[in-house]
Amino acid sequence: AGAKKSSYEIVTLTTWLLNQERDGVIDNEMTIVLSSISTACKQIAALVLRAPISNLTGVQGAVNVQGEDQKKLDVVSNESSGRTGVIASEEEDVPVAVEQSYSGNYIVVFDPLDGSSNIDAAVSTGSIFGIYAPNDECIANVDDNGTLDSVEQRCIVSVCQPGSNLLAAGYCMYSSSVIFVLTVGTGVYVFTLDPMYGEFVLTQEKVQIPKSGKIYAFNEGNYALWDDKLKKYMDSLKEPGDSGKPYSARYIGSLVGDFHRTMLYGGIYGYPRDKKSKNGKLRLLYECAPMSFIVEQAGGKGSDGSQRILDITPTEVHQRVPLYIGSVEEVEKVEKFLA
Ligand code: AHM
Ligand code: MG
Repeated sequence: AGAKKSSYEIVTLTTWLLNQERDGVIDNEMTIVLSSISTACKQIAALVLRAPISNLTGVQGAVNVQGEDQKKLDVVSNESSGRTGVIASEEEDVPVAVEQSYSGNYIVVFDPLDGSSNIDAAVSTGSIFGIYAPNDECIANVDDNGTLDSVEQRCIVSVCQPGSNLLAAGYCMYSSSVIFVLTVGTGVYVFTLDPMYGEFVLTQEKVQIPKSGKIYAFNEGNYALWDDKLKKYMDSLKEPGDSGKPYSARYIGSLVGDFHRTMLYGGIYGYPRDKKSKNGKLRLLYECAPMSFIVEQAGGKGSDGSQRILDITPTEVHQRVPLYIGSVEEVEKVEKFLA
Protein backbone atom coordinates (compact mmCIF):
# COMPACT_ATOMS: atom_id res chain seq x y z
CA ALA A 1 0.00 0.00 0.00
CA GLY A 2 1.01 3.64 -0.39
CA ALA A 3 3.38 5.53 1.83
CA LYS A 4 1.87 6.96 5.00
CA LYS A 5 2.28 10.69 5.54
CA SER A 6 4.01 11.69 8.75
CA SER A 7 1.81 13.65 11.13
CA TYR A 8 3.66 16.95 10.92
CA GLU A 9 3.31 17.56 7.18
CA ILE A 10 -0.40 18.25 7.03
CA VAL A 11 -1.82 18.54 3.51
CA THR A 12 -5.54 19.17 3.41
CA LEU A 13 -7.71 18.13 0.48
CA THR A 14 -8.18 21.81 -0.35
CA THR A 15 -4.42 22.40 -0.55
CA TRP A 16 -3.95 19.21 -2.53
CA LEU A 17 -6.62 20.22 -5.07
CA LEU A 18 -5.10 23.68 -5.46
CA ASN A 19 -1.67 22.11 -6.03
CA GLN A 20 -3.13 19.86 -8.73
CA GLU A 21 -4.74 22.88 -10.36
CA ARG A 22 -1.49 24.86 -10.19
CA ASP A 23 0.37 21.96 -11.82
CA GLY A 24 -2.19 21.76 -14.63
CA VAL A 25 -3.45 18.27 -13.67
CA ILE A 26 -7.04 19.51 -13.22
CA ASP A 27 -8.77 22.73 -14.24
CA ASN A 28 -10.48 25.25 -12.01
CA GLU A 29 -13.95 23.85 -12.70
CA MET A 30 -12.81 20.36 -11.68
CA THR A 31 -11.36 21.80 -8.46
CA ILE A 32 -14.75 23.34 -7.66
CA VAL A 33 -16.66 20.17 -8.49
CA LEU A 34 -14.36 17.96 -6.37
CA SER A 35 -14.41 20.41 -3.53
CA SER A 36 -18.22 20.55 -3.52
CA ILE A 37 -18.38 16.74 -3.62
CA SER A 38 -16.10 16.59 -0.58
CA THR A 39 -18.34 19.06 1.24
CA ALA A 40 -21.39 16.95 0.40
CA CYS A 41 -19.54 13.92 1.80
CA LYS A 42 -18.83 15.76 5.05
CA GLN A 43 -22.53 16.60 5.31
CA ILE A 44 -23.50 12.97 4.67
CA ALA A 45 -20.89 11.84 7.25
CA ALA A 46 -22.47 14.12 9.84
CA LEU A 47 -25.93 12.77 9.03
CA VAL A 48 -24.76 9.15 9.20
CA LEU A 49 -23.01 9.78 12.51
CA ARG A 50 -26.15 11.23 14.06
CA ALA A 51 -28.67 8.96 12.30
CA PRO A 52 -29.87 7.04 15.38
CA ILE A 53 -30.24 10.30 17.35
CA SER A 54 -32.05 12.33 14.72
CA ASN A 55 -34.45 9.54 13.80
CA LEU A 56 -32.95 9.08 10.33
CA THR A 57 -32.82 5.30 10.55
CA GLY A 58 -35.48 3.21 8.85
CA VAL A 59 -37.20 3.34 5.51
CA GLN A 60 -38.57 6.46 3.89
CA GLY A 61 -41.70 4.70 2.71
CA ALA A 62 -40.84 5.16 -0.96
CA VAL A 63 -39.07 2.92 -3.42
CA ASN A 64 -36.50 4.28 -5.84
CA VAL A 65 -36.59 3.82 -9.60
CA GLN A 66 -35.05 0.38 -9.23
CA GLY A 67 -37.77 -0.89 -6.92
CA GLU A 68 -35.57 -0.73 -3.82
CA ASP A 69 -36.72 0.65 -0.48
CA GLN A 70 -35.27 4.06 0.00
CA LYS A 71 -33.83 4.55 3.43
CA LYS A 72 -34.49 8.00 4.85
CA LEU A 73 -30.78 8.65 4.60
CA ASP A 74 -30.70 7.69 0.91
CA VAL A 75 -33.10 10.52 0.25
CA VAL A 76 -31.40 13.09 2.46
CA SER A 77 -27.98 12.11 1.07
CA ASN A 78 -29.18 12.51 -2.48
CA GLU A 79 -30.40 16.00 -1.63
CA SER A 80 -27.08 16.94 0.01
CA SER A 81 -24.99 15.83 -2.93
CA GLY A 82 -22.98 18.36 -4.94
CA ARG A 83 -24.37 20.01 -8.03
CA THR A 84 -22.84 20.11 -11.50
CA GLY A 85 -23.81 20.31 -15.18
CA VAL A 86 -25.54 16.96 -15.38
CA ILE A 87 -25.90 14.44 -12.60
CA ALA A 88 -27.00 10.83 -12.60
CA SER A 89 -27.75 9.22 -9.26
CA GLU A 90 -28.91 5.86 -7.95
CA GLU A 91 -31.77 7.73 -6.32
CA GLU A 92 -32.93 9.64 -9.42
CA ASP A 93 -35.05 8.16 -12.14
CA VAL A 94 -33.27 9.93 -15.00
CA PRO A 95 -30.22 12.19 -15.13
CA VAL A 96 -30.89 15.74 -14.05
CA ALA A 97 -29.55 18.88 -15.73
CA VAL A 98 -28.49 21.50 -13.25
CA GLU A 99 -28.08 25.24 -13.66
CA GLN A 100 -24.81 25.70 -15.47
CA SER A 101 -23.88 28.99 -13.86
CA TYR A 102 -23.23 27.28 -10.56
CA SER A 103 -21.17 24.43 -11.73
CA GLY A 104 -19.82 24.16 -15.19
CA ASN A 105 -20.20 21.34 -17.62
CA TYR A 106 -18.78 18.27 -15.99
CA ILE A 107 -21.01 15.24 -15.74
CA VAL A 108 -21.12 13.68 -12.30
CA VAL A 109 -22.47 10.19 -11.64
CA PHE A 110 -22.94 9.12 -8.06
CA ASP A 111 -24.41 6.74 -5.56
CA PRO A 112 -25.02 9.08 -2.61
CA LEU A 113 -25.30 6.42 0.08
CA ASP A 114 -24.26 2.93 -0.89
CA GLY A 115 -24.77 -0.02 1.43
CA SER A 116 -27.57 1.82 3.23
CA SER A 117 -29.00 -1.45 4.54
CA ASN A 118 -26.11 -1.21 7.05
CA ILE A 119 -27.24 2.13 8.47
CA ASP A 120 -29.62 0.92 11.14
CA ALA A 121 -26.84 -1.17 12.70
CA ALA A 122 -24.24 1.63 12.42
CA VAL A 123 -22.06 -0.45 10.08
CA SER A 124 -19.93 1.13 7.28
CA THR A 125 -21.54 2.80 4.30
CA GLY A 126 -20.16 5.02 1.56
CA SER A 127 -20.74 7.43 -1.31
CA ILE A 128 -19.30 6.74 -4.77
CA PHE A 129 -18.78 9.24 -7.61
CA GLY A 130 -17.34 9.54 -11.08
CA ILE A 131 -16.74 12.60 -13.25
CA TYR A 132 -16.86 12.73 -17.06
CA ALA A 133 -16.37 15.52 -19.54
CA PRO A 134 -19.51 16.48 -21.45
CA ASN A 135 -19.98 14.18 -24.40
CA ASP A 136 -20.51 16.74 -27.18
CA GLU A 137 -20.40 14.14 -29.90
CA CYS A 138 -23.36 12.27 -28.48
CA ILE A 139 -25.32 15.44 -27.92
CA ALA A 140 -24.60 16.59 -31.48
CA ASN A 141 -25.72 13.25 -32.94
CA VAL A 142 -28.88 13.42 -30.97
CA ASP A 143 -29.63 16.90 -32.28
CA ASP A 144 -29.00 15.85 -35.88
CA ASN A 145 -31.24 12.82 -35.70
CA GLY A 146 -33.87 14.87 -34.02
CA THR A 147 -35.00 11.71 -32.26
CA LEU A 148 -34.16 12.64 -28.72
CA ASP A 149 -35.01 16.24 -28.10
CA SER A 150 -35.89 16.65 -24.46
CA VAL A 151 -33.18 17.79 -22.10
CA GLU A 152 -33.76 14.63 -20.11
CA GLN A 153 -33.06 12.35 -23.06
CA ARG A 154 -29.94 14.28 -24.02
CA CYS A 155 -28.70 13.91 -20.47
CA ILE A 156 -29.16 10.16 -20.65
CA VAL A 157 -27.06 9.98 -23.79
CA SER A 158 -24.32 12.20 -22.41
CA VAL A 159 -23.95 10.26 -19.14
CA CYS A 160 -23.76 6.91 -20.90
CA GLN A 161 -20.01 6.93 -21.50
CA PRO A 162 -17.61 4.03 -20.93
CA GLY A 163 -15.61 4.19 -17.72
CA SER A 164 -12.44 4.64 -19.77
CA ASN A 165 -13.63 8.24 -20.30
CA LEU A 166 -13.64 8.98 -16.57
CA LEU A 167 -11.55 12.00 -15.62
CA ALA A 168 -11.89 11.50 -11.89
CA ALA A 169 -13.50 9.05 -9.49
CA GLY A 170 -13.63 8.48 -5.79
CA TYR A 171 -15.58 7.41 -2.77
CA CYS A 172 -16.14 8.43 0.79
CA MET A 173 -16.37 5.71 3.43
CA TYR A 174 -18.31 6.39 6.64
CA SER A 175 -16.64 4.02 9.08
CA SER A 176 -14.48 4.16 12.22
CA SER A 177 -12.80 6.99 10.28
CA VAL A 178 -14.33 8.99 7.46
CA ILE A 179 -12.11 8.25 4.48
CA PHE A 180 -12.16 10.16 1.17
CA VAL A 181 -10.41 8.35 -1.67
CA LEU A 182 -9.75 10.15 -4.93
CA THR A 183 -8.07 9.67 -8.27
CA VAL A 184 -7.74 12.23 -11.03
CA GLY A 185 -5.80 9.75 -13.15
CA THR A 186 -2.45 10.16 -11.41
CA GLY A 187 -2.69 7.44 -8.77
CA VAL A 188 -4.93 6.98 -5.76
CA TYR A 189 -4.89 9.42 -2.83
CA VAL A 190 -6.49 8.77 0.55
CA PHE A 191 -7.68 11.57 2.84
CA THR A 192 -8.99 11.14 6.38
CA LEU A 193 -11.48 13.51 7.97
CA ASP A 194 -9.88 15.18 10.96
CA PRO A 195 -12.85 15.64 13.26
CA MET A 196 -10.97 18.32 15.23
CA TYR A 197 -10.81 20.65 12.21
CA GLY A 198 -13.53 19.27 9.91
CA GLU A 199 -10.96 18.95 7.11
CA PHE A 200 -9.90 16.00 4.99
CA VAL A 201 -6.16 15.46 5.47
CA LEU A 202 -3.91 13.47 3.12
CA THR A 203 -2.99 10.19 4.82
CA GLN A 204 -1.81 7.93 1.98
CA GLU A 205 -0.60 8.66 -1.53
CA LYS A 206 -0.07 6.59 -4.66
CA VAL A 207 -1.72 3.57 -3.05
CA GLN A 208 -0.83 0.26 -4.72
CA ILE A 209 -3.01 -2.80 -4.24
CA PRO A 210 -1.06 -6.01 -3.53
CA LYS A 211 -0.70 -8.22 -6.65
CA SER A 212 -2.50 -11.05 -4.84
CA GLY A 213 -4.25 -11.49 -1.51
CA LYS A 214 -6.05 -14.25 0.34
CA ILE A 215 -9.29 -12.51 1.27
CA TYR A 216 -12.49 -12.90 -0.72
CA ALA A 217 -15.71 -10.91 -0.38
CA PHE A 218 -18.74 -12.46 -2.08
CA ASN A 219 -22.30 -12.94 -0.85
CA GLU A 220 -22.04 -16.74 -0.66
CA GLY A 221 -25.68 -16.99 0.35
CA ASN A 222 -26.30 -16.94 -3.41
CA TYR A 223 -24.06 -20.00 -4.02
CA ALA A 224 -26.92 -22.29 -5.12
CA LEU A 225 -27.93 -19.73 -7.76
CA TRP A 226 -24.43 -19.51 -9.28
CA ASP A 227 -23.08 -21.05 -12.44
CA ASP A 228 -21.07 -24.30 -11.95
CA LYS A 229 -17.82 -22.65 -13.06
CA LEU A 230 -18.17 -20.04 -10.36
CA LYS A 231 -19.02 -22.68 -7.76
CA LYS A 232 -15.76 -24.48 -8.68
CA TYR A 233 -13.82 -21.24 -8.25
CA MET A 234 -15.40 -20.65 -4.84
CA ASP A 235 -14.67 -24.23 -3.76
CA SER A 236 -11.03 -23.81 -4.81
CA LEU A 237 -10.59 -20.87 -2.43
CA LYS A 238 -11.42 -23.16 0.47
CA GLU A 239 -8.67 -25.65 -0.26
CA PRO A 240 -5.71 -25.14 2.05
CA GLY A 241 -3.07 -25.10 -0.77
CA ASP A 242 0.70 -25.01 -0.19
CA SER A 243 0.63 -22.63 2.75
CA GLY A 244 -1.82 -24.91 4.58
CA LYS A 245 -4.26 -22.00 4.88
CA PRO A 246 -7.33 -21.41 2.76
CA TYR A 247 -8.59 -17.94 1.85
CA SER A 248 -10.43 -15.89 4.48
CA ALA A 249 -14.00 -14.68 3.91
CA ARG A 250 -14.92 -11.08 4.73
CA TYR A 251 -18.19 -9.52 3.61
CA ILE A 252 -19.67 -6.30 4.94
CA GLY A 253 -22.33 -5.95 2.24
CA SER A 254 -21.12 -2.43 1.67
CA LEU A 255 -19.22 -2.07 -1.59
CA VAL A 256 -17.17 0.90 -0.42
CA GLY A 257 -16.05 -0.84 2.78
CA ASP A 258 -15.38 -4.17 1.11
CA PHE A 259 -13.52 -2.42 -1.72
CA HIS A 260 -11.42 -0.23 0.58
CA ARG A 261 -10.23 -3.25 2.55
CA THR A 262 -9.51 -5.12 -0.69
CA MET A 263 -7.46 -2.20 -2.04
CA LEU A 264 -5.34 -1.99 1.11
CA TYR A 265 -4.97 -5.68 2.02
CA GLY A 266 -5.32 -7.34 -1.40
CA GLY A 267 -7.82 -9.99 -2.45
CA ILE A 268 -11.03 -9.89 -4.41
CA TYR A 269 -14.56 -8.51 -4.17
CA GLY A 270 -17.20 -10.12 -6.38
CA TYR A 271 -20.85 -9.61 -7.20
CA PRO A 272 -21.57 -12.28 -9.82
CA ARG A 273 -24.60 -12.78 -12.01
CA ASP A 274 -26.86 -15.58 -10.81
CA LYS A 275 -30.01 -17.42 -11.84
CA LYS A 276 -32.21 -14.67 -10.44
CA SER A 277 -30.13 -11.59 -11.27
CA LYS A 278 -28.87 -12.05 -14.80
CA ASN A 279 -26.48 -9.11 -14.60
CA GLY A 280 -25.69 -9.23 -10.92
CA LYS A 281 -26.75 -6.39 -8.66
CA LEU A 282 -24.29 -3.56 -8.97
CA ARG A 283 -24.74 -0.64 -11.31
CA LEU A 284 -22.19 -0.05 -14.06
CA LEU A 285 -22.31 3.72 -14.28
CA TYR A 286 -22.03 4.90 -10.70
CA GLU A 287 -20.76 1.81 -8.82
CA CYS A 288 -18.65 -0.51 -11.01
CA ALA A 289 -17.02 2.02 -13.38
CA PRO A 290 -15.75 4.51 -10.73
CA MET A 291 -14.44 1.63 -8.56
CA SER A 292 -12.74 0.07 -11.59
CA PHE A 293 -11.03 3.35 -12.46
CA ILE A 294 -9.77 3.58 -8.88
CA VAL A 295 -8.58 -0.03 -8.76
CA GLU A 296 -6.69 0.34 -12.05
CA GLN A 297 -5.06 3.51 -10.75
CA ALA A 298 -3.90 1.42 -7.78
CA GLY A 299 -2.52 -1.30 -10.09
CA GLY A 300 -5.45 -3.70 -9.76
CA LYS A 301 -8.16 -4.96 -12.06
CA GLY A 302 -11.94 -4.64 -12.53
CA SER A 303 -13.73 -7.20 -14.73
CA ASP A 304 -17.21 -8.47 -15.47
CA GLY A 305 -15.74 -11.99 -15.61
CA SER A 306 -14.48 -11.76 -19.17
CA GLN A 307 -13.99 -8.10 -20.08
CA ARG A 308 -12.60 -4.94 -18.57
CA ILE A 309 -15.37 -2.97 -16.84
CA LEU A 310 -13.97 0.34 -18.14
CA ASP A 311 -14.47 -0.81 -21.75
CA ILE A 312 -18.22 -1.31 -21.39
CA THR A 313 -20.44 1.51 -22.72
CA PRO A 314 -23.68 1.69 -20.77
CA THR A 315 -26.88 1.84 -22.79
CA GLU A 316 -28.98 2.62 -19.75
CA VAL A 317 -28.30 4.79 -16.74
CA HIS A 318 -29.12 2.12 -14.15
CA GLN A 319 -27.63 -0.82 -16.09
CA ARG A 320 -26.28 -3.65 -13.94
CA VAL A 321 -23.15 -5.68 -14.56
CA PRO A 322 -21.34 -8.54 -12.76
CA LEU A 323 -18.24 -7.26 -10.95
CA TYR A 324 -14.95 -8.92 -9.98
CA ILE A 325 -12.50 -6.39 -8.63
CA GLY A 326 -9.25 -6.32 -6.70
CA SER A 327 -5.73 -7.75 -6.98
CA VAL A 328 -4.65 -8.55 -10.55
CA GLU A 329 -3.84 -12.21 -9.86
CA GLU A 330 -7.10 -12.81 -8.00
CA VAL A 331 -9.26 -11.28 -10.73
CA GLU A 332 -7.38 -13.22 -13.40
CA LYS A 333 -7.92 -16.42 -11.42
CA VAL A 334 -11.72 -16.04 -11.40
CA GLU A 335 -11.66 -15.08 -15.12
CA LYS A 336 -9.85 -18.37 -15.84
CA PHE A 337 -12.45 -20.40 -13.97
CA LEU A 338 -15.27 -18.61 -15.82
CA ALA A 339 -13.69 -18.91 -19.29
P1 AHM B 1 -27.36 -0.44 -2.66
O1 AHM B 1 -26.83 0.47 -3.74
O2 AHM B 1 -28.85 -0.63 -2.77
O3 AHM B 1 -26.93 -0.01 -1.30
O4 AHM B 1 -26.77 -1.89 -2.97
C1 AHM B 1 -25.40 -2.03 -3.20
C2 AHM B 1 -24.82 -2.88 -2.13
C3 AHM B 1 -23.33 -2.91 -2.15
O5 AHM B 1 -22.77 -1.92 -1.35
C4 AHM B 1 -23.05 -4.25 -1.57
O6 AHM B 1 -21.82 -4.73 -1.92
C5 AHM B 1 -24.18 -5.07 -2.11
O7 AHM B 1 -25.22 -4.18 -2.35
C6 AHM B 1 -24.65 -6.10 -1.14
O8 AHM B 1 -25.68 -6.82 -1.72
P2 AHM B 1 -26.18 -8.18 -1.05
O9 AHM B 1 -26.93 -7.79 0.18
O10 AHM B 1 -27.04 -8.80 -2.10
O11 AHM B 1 -24.98 -9.00 -0.74
MG1 MG C 1 -25.52 1.47 -4.41
